[in-house]
Amino acid sequence: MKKNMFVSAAFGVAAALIAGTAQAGTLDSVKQKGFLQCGSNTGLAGFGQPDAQGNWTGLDVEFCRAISSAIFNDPTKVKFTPLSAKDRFTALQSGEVDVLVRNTTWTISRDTSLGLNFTGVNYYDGQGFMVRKNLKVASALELNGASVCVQQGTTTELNLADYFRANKLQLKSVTFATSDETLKAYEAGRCDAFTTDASGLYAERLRLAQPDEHIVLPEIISKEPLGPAVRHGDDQWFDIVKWVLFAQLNAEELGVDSKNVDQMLKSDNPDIKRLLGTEGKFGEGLGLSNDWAYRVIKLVGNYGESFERTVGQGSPLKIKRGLNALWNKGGLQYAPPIR
Ligand SMILES: N[C@@H](CCC(=O)N[C@@H](CS)C(=O)NCC(=O)O)C(=O)O
Repeated sequence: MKKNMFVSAAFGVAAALIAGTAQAGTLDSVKQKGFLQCGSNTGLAGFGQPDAQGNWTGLDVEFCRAISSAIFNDPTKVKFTPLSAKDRFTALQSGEVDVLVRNTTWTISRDTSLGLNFTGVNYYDGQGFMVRKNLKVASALELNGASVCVQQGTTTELNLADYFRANKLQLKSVTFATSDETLKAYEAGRCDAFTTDASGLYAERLRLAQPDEHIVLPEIISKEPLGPAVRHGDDQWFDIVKWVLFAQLNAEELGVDSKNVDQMLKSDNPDIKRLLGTEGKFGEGLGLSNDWAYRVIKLVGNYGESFERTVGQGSPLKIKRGLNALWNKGGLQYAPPIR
């Protein structure tokens, strides 16, 4: 009996190692290092992009700063690892990064065979197409026989093939490893159309020499729930990353933001008290201090603040909240309660 237990325990460890899941203790290792290693985009306006001085901005970047704030009471304890679409999952699996926050679509194969846990959806997106205005095309259904520039290692590439097949359209897909190559090829006229997540279309269009000469077609051909991901095998870390996002969403719902959060510490509203840690010990359950969410809101902001600043009205992208509005404002963003 004892021997069997040993054998099965040993087998479990071996299986976990093979699956790359023996990775408990991410919080401890992050604390020991003194910073969070965040897997980010190589450069996508609004989501994750470094400027010439190496200062990173974007919705995904701010989310890494929010995790850093919850742990260190400091939004700057983050190092970014720029990752291409193809390399991002190995970087997370191998432990090169602690979390992947890089416009990554939550799918079943990534959640299961790739050994990841998605911690929520920080941006509800869908795939679209951009074409030159002078192509005189008003719908994706008119793209029969078109060449389409698309990036490898993405859901985009797969959806494109499905959409053309389903609609009995001839497709010439032209694939590239990086977003730069994909966009440049489109701009140089190697393809009739460019396809990616709609958010990426807004961002990439601004990089074209003449953005006004291009239009985004009305069809959204897929669901792209984009969210942060962690490795299988570390429930505490999974919980932390999940609840940082939920805290930002709950803060917005409760009207708590970076400007009024100190005032809100005096609030009598029990939901606000639990959020800010003036009542209860919810931070302890995460292995953090009880003011973990206060730190996130004070140092980064609630979800709406982050959205408007990076991709919304305060940004060059000017994306509307749409599906990313809170559930009680006509959108899909909804967080479980802190209690
Ligand atoms: N959401 C899709 C697409 C994500 C994606 O990688 N999009 C491209 C085009 S916007 C990108 O961000 N490329 C940047 C890069 O590879 O450096 C996925 O998870 O597969």
